[in-house]
Amino acid sequence: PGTIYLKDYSAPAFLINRTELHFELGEEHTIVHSRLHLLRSPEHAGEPPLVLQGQELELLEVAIDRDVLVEDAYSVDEDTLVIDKLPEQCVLSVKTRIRPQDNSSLEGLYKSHTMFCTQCEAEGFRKITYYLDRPDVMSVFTVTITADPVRYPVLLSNGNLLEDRTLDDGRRQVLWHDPFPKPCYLFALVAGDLECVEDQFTTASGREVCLRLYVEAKDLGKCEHAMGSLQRSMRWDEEVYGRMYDLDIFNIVAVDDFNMGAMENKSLNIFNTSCVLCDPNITTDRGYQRVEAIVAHEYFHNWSGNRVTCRDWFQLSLKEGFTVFRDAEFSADVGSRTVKRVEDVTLLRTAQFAEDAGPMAHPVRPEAYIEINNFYTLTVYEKGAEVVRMIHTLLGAEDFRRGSDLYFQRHDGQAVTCEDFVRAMEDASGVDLGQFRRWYSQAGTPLLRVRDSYDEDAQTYVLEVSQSCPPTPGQPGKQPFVIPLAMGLLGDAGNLPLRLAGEEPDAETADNTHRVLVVDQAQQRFEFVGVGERPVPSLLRGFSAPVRLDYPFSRVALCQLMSRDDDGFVRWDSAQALATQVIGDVQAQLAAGEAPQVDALLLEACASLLEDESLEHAMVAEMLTLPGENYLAELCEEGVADVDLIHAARAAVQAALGVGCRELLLRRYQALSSARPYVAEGDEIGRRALRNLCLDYLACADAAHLDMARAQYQAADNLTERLAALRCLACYGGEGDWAAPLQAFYEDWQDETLAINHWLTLQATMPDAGVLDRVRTLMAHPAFDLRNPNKVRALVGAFAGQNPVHFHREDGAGYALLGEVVEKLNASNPQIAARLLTPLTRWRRYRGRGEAMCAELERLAALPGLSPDVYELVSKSLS
Ligand code: HT7
Ligand code: ZN
Repeated sequence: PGTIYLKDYSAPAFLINRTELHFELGEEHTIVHSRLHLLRSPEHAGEPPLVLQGQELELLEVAIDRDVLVEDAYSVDEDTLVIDKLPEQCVLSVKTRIRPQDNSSLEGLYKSHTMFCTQCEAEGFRKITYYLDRPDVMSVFTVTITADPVRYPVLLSNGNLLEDRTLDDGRRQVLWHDPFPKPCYLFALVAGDLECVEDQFTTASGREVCLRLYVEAKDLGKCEHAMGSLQRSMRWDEEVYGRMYDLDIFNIVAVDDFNMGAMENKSLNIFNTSCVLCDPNITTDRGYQRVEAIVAHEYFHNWSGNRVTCRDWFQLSLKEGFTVFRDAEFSADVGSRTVKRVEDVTLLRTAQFAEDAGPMAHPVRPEAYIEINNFYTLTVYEKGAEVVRMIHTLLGAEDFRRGSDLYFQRHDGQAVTCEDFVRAMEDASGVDLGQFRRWYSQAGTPLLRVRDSYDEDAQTYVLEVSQSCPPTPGQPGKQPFVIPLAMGLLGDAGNLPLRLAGEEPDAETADNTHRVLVVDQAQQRFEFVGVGERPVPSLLRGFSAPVRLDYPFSRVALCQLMSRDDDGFVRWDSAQALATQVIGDVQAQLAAGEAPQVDALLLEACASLLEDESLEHAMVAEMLTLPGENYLAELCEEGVADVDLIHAARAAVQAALGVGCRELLLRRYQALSSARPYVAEGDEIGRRALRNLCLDYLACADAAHLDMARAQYQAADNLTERLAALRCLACYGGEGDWAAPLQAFYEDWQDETLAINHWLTLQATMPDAGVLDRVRTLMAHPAFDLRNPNKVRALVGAFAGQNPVHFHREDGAGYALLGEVVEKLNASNPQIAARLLTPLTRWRRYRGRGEAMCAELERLAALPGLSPDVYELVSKSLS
């Protein structure tokens, strides 16, 4: 497979002003008639041929302005239809046959159970008909669908329904028209036997929008949360960004078989059922929050993605980074800002930093790819959102809003670039983002090294800051980034006023204890004056930049920040840093064959957190959660991470805290019990999180507490408490403790696929030695289906990604299992195959495992018929 380069971008030779599509949906096959109103682009001199993309299509007929073409007037191969000598303007009609029933890739038009649905981003439209399948070709779509009215009573596409009639042969025909020009990746079609929940939203301008959520009849009771989330996001986008909805209909359809979370097709969002349906018995508290965030994310795309779209797929972060930033701010506004930030930073530091340090590292705006599906990454999404957040920090909220207004107004209806976004921000604010642009072009996670000194006589405090960034594939050296370093200084009695040398004292404002230093050189010095005592620096507040911070915090300083800093993120981060240091001690002790000794400072810090009733429950739970095994591995140098040692040390620290804080944990657990029926709202979510955490510590410390887990399981009226109890039994008990409850859970919830997926994940992430065999057995269980990405992720993805000790078994059996599944999926669903493979690409990180991991990669590399998706990951990992 070939590589596509950003530097080779050229504007399309043809425009498609209008696209008329007609679908005849059938049980054996579907016929697609397209009529493309083509216009040669004025920028293209000469008479370039028209090259349309198409894959897995059976071409039946081609006509220009109603003249059917003879076969030698065009050429077709596996990927294209090429037509020479087209007039400057014409209507090209193409008739193709496709087989959605056999389409297991879940791209293009496919069947999920009995329902037809589409997924066109990034390049799925070419599996529907021949087209200029690129985001900078924007067209007005008119779609007719004919289908059996009994099997498919619901027939949907983008925009407005203009006609609905019964044909002479009894089939039903509908006509949809979307007035907004759009690239084909935003096209959608759904046909099925679905029911809907309906509500409405009145925009600030008075437009009455009909909101419909289509699901299978059995799921009608699971739509309320998503509908509420949609209404909240619509209001939020009006209030915070001044963005209004622009059509009279907004539809969401829930689909079981779906490669990712959801898709923002214009006015017809399609959602993975796992990202839209909610019920206390099938959805965890986290799940409720995730649904709200994803509904918001897809809705926000209506402006950041649809009205203003991407010129080419290298610009993907233009819509994804910006929209993730928008959804994160929405979640922060409707929930707890600090907790949301902590969750996002945990993901970024665990998984995105790993991506940045691995063989697939790429800039937020990549410069080359083999398969674009491999670039829907944490770097493009999460780091991309951090880049937008830094612009927000540098400009301030008001100028950022001016910038976004200018961006939407300037580029409405266009397909643009990351550069256009940055320029709008600059033009609206007057801030020069010249050097800042390096965040878009340079890959890798910068390291920010901070050292300090205090001069008591001069009352000055100096921060010496230096930055560097490790080499990444194709980028051996890096130029300095612009790093906003939000900070404060903690003194004995609280935050100290901040004044840099050279600043007038009267420049101080009432809120002068927090500021953002702009670090834009390899080395920089910041001297604060009038500092009356040696402070503890509070650095990278709110995680103001996606960097690794290196400052030699003492444990006492970490405890001070943890308990007293103004910034919630820094308090949490200090708790993490302290726990990381203590787990590091225990690793060293275990490696030396010594008994683990857990630093009393950590015990005291945890005890005070448990005693502090003034803190938000969710925040206490986050602060008491020890850093995860994958994060701890990520902190190690290449070739050093020892999964067994990390696991043992973390478990020993957790057990010691459970023993040391036993009374407090028991007291808090009891106090947090509630007789109220389940509600998935902020305080209650926090209460359950903290209560479950207490149970986990107690059960880890002493199996006698498993009785509490059993009692919680019996009493629970929701999945969150049930799963937490089951997890304790599964992790800290023996087979006698978990076998029967796991079986009982299956029997109770076997008809609820989404609940059963949690059951699969739990069993794939257990610590017992039998887990790999269990995963194999479960792959043959009726609850598993290799064609369903949710199930693959829940079982095999969870095993490889969340069970490091057993995935990295010394005998290589974990790698072999993953390799087998990847091999099977390579043929049926390459997109999922490549995603699943990711843990193997990290082979350089692990001590003593690199060879076996590479051997599995090499076995895959040698397979005949490797998809571009898997080929790209395997070949880049091995090079
Ligand atoms: N824009 C979408 C990205 C996407 C996708 C979604 C579902 C299935 C396959 C997909 N390929 C790409 C989702 C989003 O970021 O909103
Ligand atoms: Zn998105």
